[in-house]
Amino acid sequence: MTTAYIGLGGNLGDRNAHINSALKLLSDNENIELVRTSDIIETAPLVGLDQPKYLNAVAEVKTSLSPQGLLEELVEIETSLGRVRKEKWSSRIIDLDILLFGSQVINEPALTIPHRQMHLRSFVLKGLCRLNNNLVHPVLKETVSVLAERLNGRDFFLNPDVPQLVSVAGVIGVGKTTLAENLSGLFGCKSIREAYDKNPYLPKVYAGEKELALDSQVFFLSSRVAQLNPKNLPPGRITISDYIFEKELIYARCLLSAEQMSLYEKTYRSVRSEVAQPVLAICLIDSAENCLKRIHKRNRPYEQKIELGFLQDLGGDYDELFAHWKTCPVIRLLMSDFDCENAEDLQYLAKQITSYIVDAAVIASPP
Ligand code: A4P
Ligand code: MG
Repeated sequence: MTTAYIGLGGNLGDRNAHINSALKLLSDNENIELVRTSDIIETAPLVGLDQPKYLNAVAEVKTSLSPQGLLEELVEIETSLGRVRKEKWSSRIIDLDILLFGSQVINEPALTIPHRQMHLRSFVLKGLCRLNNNLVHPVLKETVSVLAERLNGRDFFLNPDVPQLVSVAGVIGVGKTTLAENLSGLFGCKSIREAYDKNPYLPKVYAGEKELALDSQVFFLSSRVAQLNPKNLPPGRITISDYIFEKELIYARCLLSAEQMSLYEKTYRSVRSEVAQPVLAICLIDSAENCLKRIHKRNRPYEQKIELGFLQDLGGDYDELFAHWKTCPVIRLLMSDFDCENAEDLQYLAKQITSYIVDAAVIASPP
């Protein structure tokens, strides 16, 4: 007997009755034992916001069937409840997906296990967490509770029509550029680097010329708007940036006077919608002390006056930003466990990334 997890969903007709009928038919099947089910929750459609809302649930079953055999039974239950298959992701009476089947990994044309997008859906992960918090995703090798935390309560989907921008975030000296460069080497993809060395105002601001802080921030803002212009980023292809656009507000709040800030914020808000949004953020976390050590080691002259307190404040601001982050999933990496230069650590991260993006070239030949 194998333990498997089934996602149930539907957004047409008596949604509750359909889910309960499907559960009944599962438990009536002589080769399937229904062990337990999560709550049934109402969720917004992932795409096509004009669709009715869904009800979703997750069930734990034990089965003597093969994964293909279980899929056949699920299709039969869907059909018996009146599901008519239309185009992909259209509204439906009932949908039954195999989320996990033991720890098996299957990549066949008619069957992908784990379900290709389960780690992007809070409504699936929360249900799984309620059934078994310690369940491990056999490809990502993370527990469902860690995967749920990455989504911060949101649901996402793989969208090949947008640039597959992966943005690395974290305080100065944490290792963003090293990681972004090493990842782009591994993926053979474009990388975007912050133009700090081209910003003529930056050394002066760090040297204490506060009146130039606004010039410096506006320089960064216009550079980032140009770098992250969606016209320059191919849809469905991975690009890695060594910053997230929203860091601009963090730095502006630290460096600008109230008067400068109000002018800056207006400009920021007016250009914000022009930049590509990341489909995945990677947040690097380390102590301010360790970041300061790296800053001293790399020895950019103008950075040498940076103080511990400034880095601590920045760390707090990043924590705050990601506590409310709704744009995309976030992978948090503690630098005590992760080395940006280590081949094995990079391979681990590359594998995680490929699950959160859709890039035909990468999926066909993963790094
Ligand atoms: N297939 C491959 N892997 C699996 C699997 N692990 N389990 C194949 C089940 N089927 C799998 O599925 C298309 C084909 O996928 C099947 O023939 C099977 O061989 P389908 O059920 O006919 O079509 P679908 O449901 O439109 O596509 P898919 O890929 O199953 O999409 P999902 O993941 O079911 O997403 N919004 C909310 N709020 N709640 C939802 O439940 N669901 C979807 C559909 C979209 N938006 C939603 C929800
Ligand atoms: Mg389905």
